[in-house]
Amino acid sequence: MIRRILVYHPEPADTRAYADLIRPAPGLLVTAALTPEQAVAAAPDAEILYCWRPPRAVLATAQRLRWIQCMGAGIEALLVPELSPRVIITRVAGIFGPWMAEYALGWCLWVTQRMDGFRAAQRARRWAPIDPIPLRGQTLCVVGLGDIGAHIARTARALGLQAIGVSRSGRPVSGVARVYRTRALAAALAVADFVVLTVPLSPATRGLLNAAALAAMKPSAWLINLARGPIVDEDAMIEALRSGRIAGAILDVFDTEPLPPTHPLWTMPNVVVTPHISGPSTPREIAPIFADNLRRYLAGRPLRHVADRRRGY
Ligand code: OXD
Repeated sequence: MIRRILVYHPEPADTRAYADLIRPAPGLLVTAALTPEQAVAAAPDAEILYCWRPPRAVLATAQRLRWIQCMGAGIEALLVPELSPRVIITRVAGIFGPWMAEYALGWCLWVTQRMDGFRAAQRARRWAPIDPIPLRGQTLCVVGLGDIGAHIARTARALGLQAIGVSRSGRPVSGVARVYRTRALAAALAVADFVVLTVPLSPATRGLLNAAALAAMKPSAWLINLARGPIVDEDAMIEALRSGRIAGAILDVFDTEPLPPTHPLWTMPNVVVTPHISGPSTPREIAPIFADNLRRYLAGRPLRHVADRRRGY
């Protein structure tokens, strides 16, 4: 029996790279869909979908689909009515923590080392000595203590910050000085100098950082969102940034991606916009995860990193 794997990534070069890294095996047929149309055409025969953000029409027409290996950590794009609940979804875990820790702490240092100001002064040939602010001793609050959040907290601690966190259970996490339950979010936000969002998007987390939560933050605090845009109430955040209710935001994710050219966030002086790159999925890092799960799948063994649809990860 031929078993068909459909590979799809919105970037055709990535689709090729992911497909080329699949080890050929007897009875396995790999189709690399380089356009959404090719993906839709190949979907009805696919048993396995190895993908990032596939068109919904692929999910609607993939009647033989048994397993989706998502190329990233967030699976919310797959949680649509078109996808049968019988299809197993697995996600990527265990590789994004180091990337995202570098991103989060790098931007914390950008704030405290006043990097923007010194580069601007250099461009103006202006000698402008202003002391940096020490990062050590500041409090960083990670909202979402999964493997990415815990990694960020431990890296923060290694730099001398006090790492605290927020999780549903409030269970202690190694390297995190204090873990608050989600219902005590405001208390955690109130003591943080940097707030880093790493929760998955789910009905429970949509709008978690609303106007009231933003109002609980220190006026000197920075928000770093590397989870999903809709976790923050965007209008309330823009208002908090404009009014100086919070000091600034480092944003890697947005309600609409790509961020439209006319969007106000592009030009706000206390906002950094990056194009969803804080935890890059690279074919070489993801290929061994897929290969391991494929071996398990073909042997009828349980897959690793099976997503919990209700929780969104
Ligand atoms: C992911 C992402 O979910 O890149 O992996 O955002």
